[in-house]
Amino acid sequence: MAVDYTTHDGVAVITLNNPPVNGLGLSTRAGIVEGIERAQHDPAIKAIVLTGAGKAFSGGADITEFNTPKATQEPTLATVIKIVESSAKPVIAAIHSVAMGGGLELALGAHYRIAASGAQIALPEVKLGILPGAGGTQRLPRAIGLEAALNMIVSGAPVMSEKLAESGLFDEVVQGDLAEAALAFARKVGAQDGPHPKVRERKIEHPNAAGFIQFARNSVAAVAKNFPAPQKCIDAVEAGVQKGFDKGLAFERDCFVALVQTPESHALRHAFFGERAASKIPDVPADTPVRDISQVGVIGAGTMGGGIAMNFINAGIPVTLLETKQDALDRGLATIRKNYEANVSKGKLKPEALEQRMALITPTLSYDDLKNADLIVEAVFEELGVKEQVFKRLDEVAKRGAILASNTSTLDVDKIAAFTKRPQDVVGMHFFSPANVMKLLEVVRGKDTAKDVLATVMKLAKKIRKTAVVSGVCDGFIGNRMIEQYIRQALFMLEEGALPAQVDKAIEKFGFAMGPFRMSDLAGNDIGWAIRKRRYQEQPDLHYSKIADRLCETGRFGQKTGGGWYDYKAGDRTAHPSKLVDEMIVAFSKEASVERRKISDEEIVERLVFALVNEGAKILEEGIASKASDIDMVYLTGYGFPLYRGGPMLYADTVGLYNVERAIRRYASRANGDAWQLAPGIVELAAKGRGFNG
Ligand code: T1G
Repeated sequence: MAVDYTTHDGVAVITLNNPPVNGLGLSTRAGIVEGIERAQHDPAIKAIVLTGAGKAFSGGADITEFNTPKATQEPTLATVIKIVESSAKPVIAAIHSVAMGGGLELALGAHYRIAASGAQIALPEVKLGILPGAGGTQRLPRAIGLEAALNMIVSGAPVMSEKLAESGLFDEVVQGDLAEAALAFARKVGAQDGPHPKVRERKIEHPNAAGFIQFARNSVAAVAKNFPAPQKCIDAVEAGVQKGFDKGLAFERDCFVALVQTPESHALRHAFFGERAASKIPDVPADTPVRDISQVGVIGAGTMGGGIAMNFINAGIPVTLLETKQDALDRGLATIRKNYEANVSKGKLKPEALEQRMALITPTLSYDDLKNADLIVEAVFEELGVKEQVFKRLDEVAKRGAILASNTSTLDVDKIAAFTKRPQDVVGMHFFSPANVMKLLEVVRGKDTAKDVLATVMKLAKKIRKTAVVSGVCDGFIGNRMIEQYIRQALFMLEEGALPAQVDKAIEKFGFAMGPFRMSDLAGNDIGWAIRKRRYQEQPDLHYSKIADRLCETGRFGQKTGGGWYDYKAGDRTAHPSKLVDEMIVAFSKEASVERRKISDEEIVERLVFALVNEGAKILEEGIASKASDIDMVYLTGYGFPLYRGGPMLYADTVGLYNVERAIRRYASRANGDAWQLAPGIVELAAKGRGFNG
């Protein structure tokens, strides 16, 4: 049973014991009820303490049970809370470290609550696309007031227990031994006559509840454009204010049942587990010993190198920053300082922290200063010859066991590893620009990369707050390999009849942060041009529309040259459709004897997104990515794919692979159809009626 029952001089202690976070799955719920019943029938027991073993009081309902029969099998959490609340003997919730979601709702059903300071208190359901479904929208406003409760419920953000000490939520917040304090409190109230206080009987006091609720609605509207849950949170709290506890509870239940079925909630839960699953590498045991990383070397103080260095400094890890020339080193340091100054001015960083962080950087022009580094990341010019020089030099100076990482975004990590006598210590760490901001880190596993190197880098990624996804070695790894097919389709559609603004608008309406042409103008059209030139050499049979080359030949590289696919006004990043470029595109089609046609937004979205899905399926088949959710995490954290759709592979599952396959076959039979080599994995899964994610 996932619950222990012990007695201590007249106090029953019910301990949730369901690692890792005391999720309130069916067996835990049944165990709590059994403990409460047992205590009712034991005359020696005067009071009951409810507490959690391990790392949490409770992290809430067991999300893995959602949309399965167990989730609604009695005793449901609502039933458990009702039983706790109607116990004749006082129930004291003793909270340490985490009380979230259903865990907090359970504690709200108790008569008293004692928390250790430093505990994270939250109703984070909204972050999973749902709302507190076991009375949280009704009890929390009664416990801490309408405004504080609405803020916690709609944001889902955790609040430290000591900040809630005066809120009415806790009877005590203790610094010392929680168990002792809880037992003492239990004995005290156990000696008192009932009835004991119930949160549900408190009133929600507010001078202008309707006004505040309207204010909450207005503030949420902007951030929750594509997510239904935040407004539903407000609806449920409002129902309790207007119609009383029981009607509010019933309304909350209806909202929960509706939200838990939505694609948005499915996507958010997929991302929650996908983020955690990404750090699990199938053939690298979870208990693989990791190397200690207490000093890092970064080679290259340019945009990438500087940003990479900041990640480690932000985590308190000292960095030796190496450049070849003093002025480049000075420029790099100045940029890092400017970035921190910007954070200080935005209130994101305390002024004194700026100097502390800058002090963690040791600038140098000498490789010898890297000799004590535990990890060295190079972010030098993207050319194999340059990488060869760097890694041969590193092989000479780096200490035994140092991890040698390349930030390459396109080159072969195995070839780079072969420049050293220690290929087992070489790995790719592909940061995304701006490296100090973007969450995604592609960890590229070479054929010789040691398992403990991978385990070390995955653990370090968590410490520097990155979402790390392991990729095998191939051109473009996961993200860029897929985005190449997406861009190919975008270019073909220009040739066939679309214009940049139409393509961007269509995919941005689908939910992408930025369409392919605005993105290319931002990153620099010359980057894609260089990749295509290399591609024409390496794979001459790969059919590309030459329309982008035509643009680049005119020097229109995007924002950095004042014009690309769009026109830009000086100092303004707003993309203005360019009459000149649109005319060039029309002329190009004519030259290519292509009769332009109207392309629907639906076709634009299908061809762009299914191009990602099709390449993603091949990446899975080749084992470059080990699971579909890894590919989704790459696109959610690195490429602006809309979170409420869960990533390209989950989106394909939502559409149905049967429909994806039919659409791809349709495009393969039309102009530029040779670009569509349908992935066998899609056909196989579609035939079985399955999806990528099970
Ligand atoms: N259900 C199932 N598994 C969970 C879980 C949960 N609620 N929370 C965490 N896990 C797993 C997680 O997948 C990972 O698994 C392991 O526990 C450690 O998690 C009715 C319906 C609690 C702050 O949204 O925020 O209650 O990878 O790596 O960094 O109204 O987990 O080891 O196999 O994150 O120490 C609401 C979600 C649920 C809280 C701990 N609760 N969890 O952080 O560990 S809905 C939440 C967290 C609900 C009620 C509704 C964090 C944490 P694995 P971890 P951590």
